[in-house]
Amino acid sequence: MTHIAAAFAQRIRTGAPAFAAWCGIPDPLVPEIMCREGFDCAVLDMQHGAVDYAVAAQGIANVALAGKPAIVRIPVGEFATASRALDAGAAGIIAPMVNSVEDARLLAAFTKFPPVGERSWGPHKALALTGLAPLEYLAEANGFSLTIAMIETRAAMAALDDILAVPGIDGVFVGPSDLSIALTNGATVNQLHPEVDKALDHIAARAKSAGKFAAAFCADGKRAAAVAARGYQLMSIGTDNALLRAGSRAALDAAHATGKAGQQGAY
Ligand code: 3PY
Ligand code: MG
Repeated sequence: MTHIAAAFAQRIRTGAPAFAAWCGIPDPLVPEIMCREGFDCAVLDMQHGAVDYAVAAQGIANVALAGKPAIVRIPVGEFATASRALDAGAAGIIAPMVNSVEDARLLAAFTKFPPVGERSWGPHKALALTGLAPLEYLAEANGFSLTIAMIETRAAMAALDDILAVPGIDGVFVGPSDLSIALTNGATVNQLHPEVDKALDHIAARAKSAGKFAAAFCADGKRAAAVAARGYQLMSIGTDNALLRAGSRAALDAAHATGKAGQQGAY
């Protein structure tokens, strides 16, 4: 039977666009709960989220209980953490601030086994989660473990084709906040800035012509659908923190509105 990570990689490369739960709350139950609600995968955020390695490892296992894959976003430049996350069974790695072909080569080196890279052997939990024997895992992991480089600076935009050409880089992930700051020379942070929109189209076109996939962070579901329509295969939708706040606000607004209606009815 195809395991979760292989099915997900195939979908991202050739199937319907997928929506990711973006999780920074340091509790492994959060991504599991969100994936049980229908998200196609979870991203466990070790860059800006409060997720540490132990939470990420447990989160990967919890998300698997929901039948979904988990991707780990590592802190900037911490490529050794990428190898460890794959050992724990992550279906993929998102690396922030990949600004040069050298960054991309390092990322590929830590996430792919030889001959593509130099990943060290030790997939303790990945074997259990995939159900693969060690030799099967060694033969297949480079294909189904997604290595994703974030494009979110002017330098990354300038090196885009070279980054996409690095063997072992499977796709690119747009960080619209940082990209908006870069493209406006620090004047604003605005994920919907026209320069970001222009870059989104350029990145999708270059990824397609390199035979790789494009993905992006999106603030809400409407934006995620619009970005999917522009040729993107993987979109996050908001964050666990933002969705918890929005849900809390909506519930309280409803309670307060009902309370007022009740009072009007009573008097
Ligand atoms: C960005 O928008 O810069 C991101 O990294 C998304 O979290
Ligand atoms: Mg960023």
